[in-house]
Amino acid sequence: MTPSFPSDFLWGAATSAYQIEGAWNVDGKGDSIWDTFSHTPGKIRNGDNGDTACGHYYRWREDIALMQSLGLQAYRFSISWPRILPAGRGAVNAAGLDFYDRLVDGLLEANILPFVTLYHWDLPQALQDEGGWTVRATAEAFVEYAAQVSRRLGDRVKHWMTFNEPAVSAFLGHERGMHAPGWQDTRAALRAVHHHLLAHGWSVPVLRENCPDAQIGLAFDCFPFQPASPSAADYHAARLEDGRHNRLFLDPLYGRGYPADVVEDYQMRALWPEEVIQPGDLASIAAQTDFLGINYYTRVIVRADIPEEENLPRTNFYAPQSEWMEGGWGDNYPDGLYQTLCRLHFEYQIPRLYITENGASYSDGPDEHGEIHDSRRIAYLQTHIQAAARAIQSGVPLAGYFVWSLMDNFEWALGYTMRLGLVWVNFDTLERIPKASALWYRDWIAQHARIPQASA
Ligand code: IFM
Repeated sequence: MTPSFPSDFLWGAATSAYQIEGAWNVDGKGDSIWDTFSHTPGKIRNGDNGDTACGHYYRWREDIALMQSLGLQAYRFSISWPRILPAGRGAVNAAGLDFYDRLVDGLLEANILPFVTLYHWDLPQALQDEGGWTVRATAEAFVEYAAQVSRRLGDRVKHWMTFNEPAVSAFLGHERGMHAPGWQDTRAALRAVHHHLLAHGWSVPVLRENCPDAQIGLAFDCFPFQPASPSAADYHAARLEDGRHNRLFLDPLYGRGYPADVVEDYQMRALWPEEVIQPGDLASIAAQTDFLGINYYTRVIVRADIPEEENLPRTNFYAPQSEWMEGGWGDNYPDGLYQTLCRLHFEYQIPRLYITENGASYSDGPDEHGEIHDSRRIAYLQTHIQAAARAIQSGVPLAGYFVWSLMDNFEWALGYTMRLGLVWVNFDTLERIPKASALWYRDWIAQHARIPQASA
């Protein structure tokens, strides 16, 4: 099949602030929870941290030139909240806003559309010290932050995402302790879920006011949860996992309230945080948005026979080992992207979707000629783009595709051990070398992009 895409379809790549910027303590930036977490011994593989990362704070011009050389039409990046509001609220750090102002201008001069994510997990530490996402005041502070950034950039940025992967931030950060702030408390995680959603809903009208012609949404990591066998037990376990991860967010975002089966399951274990849900909250959360961004990597296969306390969440990757991506992240399963896109559009009637992240970790490095032949990444991207094209044929209003990531970067708790970039980064010298996948993507874009400069 020759894939076909709408004429205004955008091809891009994505990054996030903490993963690439470095410059963690310069120009008035405040500390984030990731600064604290990564400086805590034992939290990050090899003791890595994002202090320097890819040095993008200083090399952003070079990085824009790199994007331009690949023909990217759009670039998704996040803003560091503590660069803008070092204490989380109140005094604004002008140097922080100036940095993103220059970045946006540079992108637009290079004919690359900026897609901005406001929260990609780097909460100001000052807010964490007051309870972080477990308290409502953090959602209020987020609205102040969204207002400051959109007031400054809203004349030029027309695509906004409030949050990146709120489920990861809430559960890996507060239930499993693998991400900042490193808590292991399910009730705190559920309180965080509610406050992330509330912050999203409250900030949508603020973003609209500051940029009336913008498209507003959020980026959500959505995977199919599949039963390992046709047994009723596996089916019910998969349904509950889907509820805890996908429906717990999607249902309230699209006006259905929290899913009854998931609430009941948490209530039975006295974990549901009824105390933080106030009248009117669900209406705020269901604020009308323009698009949903999907971050898709793999599927999750669920077995009921694994005791939950031994394996949380109750999942097991089941596919043949040979098809797994590096790092045990599951199998290369493009059909899951097709299923996810169709499900979201047909079940929730979402008017516009972007694939805001898709990619794979393969650690191929330079050969003796300095070339990086990451053929497994090319195969992964190719098959997922084909799955996206099938979804479009089935009627899904998909408007763009972003590879995760533009360049190798700090992969959270896994430090620099996982490489997902189109561009290889030498983390000692910060040299960048486009991999074969970057050149493949450049050629793909040249063949398939219908508009020289996106104005969508
Ligand atoms: O690197 C992350 C990113 O920050 C969020 N989505 C998944 C990526 C790969 O793990």
